[in-house]
Amino acid sequence: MIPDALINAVRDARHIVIFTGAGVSAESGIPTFRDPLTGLWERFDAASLATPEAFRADPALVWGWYEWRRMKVLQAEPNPAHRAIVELARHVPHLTLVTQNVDDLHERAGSTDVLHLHGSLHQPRCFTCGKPPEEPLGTPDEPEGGRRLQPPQCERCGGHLRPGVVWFGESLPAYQLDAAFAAAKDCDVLISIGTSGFVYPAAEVPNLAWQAGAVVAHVNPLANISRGEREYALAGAAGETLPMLIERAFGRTGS
Ligand code: BJW
Ligand code: ZN
Repeated sequence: MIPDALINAVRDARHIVIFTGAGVSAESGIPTFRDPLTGLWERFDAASLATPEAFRADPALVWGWYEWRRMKVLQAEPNPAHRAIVELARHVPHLTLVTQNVDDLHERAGSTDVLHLHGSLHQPRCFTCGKPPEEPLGTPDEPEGGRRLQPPQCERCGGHLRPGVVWFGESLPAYQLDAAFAAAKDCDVLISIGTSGFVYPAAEVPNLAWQAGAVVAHVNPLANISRGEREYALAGAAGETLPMLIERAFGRTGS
């Protein structure tokens, strides 16, 4: 059930911000960040692997985990939620897509100019000197994953390559964060999709939009929060709810 007031706000919007988290990729088979780890990784906790301290203590453990995740993403395909966002951008004068995700499924669905607040699995750099490798990473050659893997060495300084993601305690990329905050303050509608909203400063993005007067909707099977005025909880899977929202706002589009 999507409220008419939200449908009308989407239809009339000048600028929509889409803010995504791991849940938008769940229907592509990518585990969310706070799903319990499975298989060979079940002894570990994602939040304690996603830190510079964990990498310093055991680079092969952390690199192996990220290579396993990169492999899962390379094997995955964008789902109807990623495609619905591309479709929505065709209907509104201005759409800004802000993601916390480190996969590239938005881009592979056809979204452009995506603001990645937490970096990318696909852009490693040296842990010591920060330089990216001369050759892109190949396809991970560990089909089962779940294993320790020694990170490649930097050609410049011999340090370890690290994944190009933002770990706890690290700064977010300034350009992306500034652009996301500016878009949030400027938009008429913000749709937050598949995020637990636990991690700051990214979690400020929907708050800023709401404080600036935008309509805010949360798409999440667990959605229940709502400040009442101008805020909606759409409890459902993104791949079902977003195409429905677009159809209600703009009619059947054939995507
Ligand atoms: C579906 C679905 C379907 C399922 N459809 N939905 C202020 C207060 C308190 C703490 C801090 C603060 N400011 C900074 C901090 C510290 C820290 C922080 O926020 N900690 C919190 C845990 C409290 N932040 C930082 O350290 C940040 N840096 C920083 O602020 O620097 C300055 C500073 C440092 C230290 C102190 C103070 C200032 C950096 C944060 C970097 C986060 N990086 C990660 C890892 C990236 C690499 C990787 O992937 O391994 O980013 S953490 C992880 O969480 C990842 C995600 O992008 C992020 C958000 O997770 P997300 O996307 O919400 O996923 P889930 O799994 O939590 O939720 C999925 C949701 O989907 C669920 O709700 C499901 O229900 C739903 N779902 N299926 C729709 N089909
Ligand atoms: Zn280096």
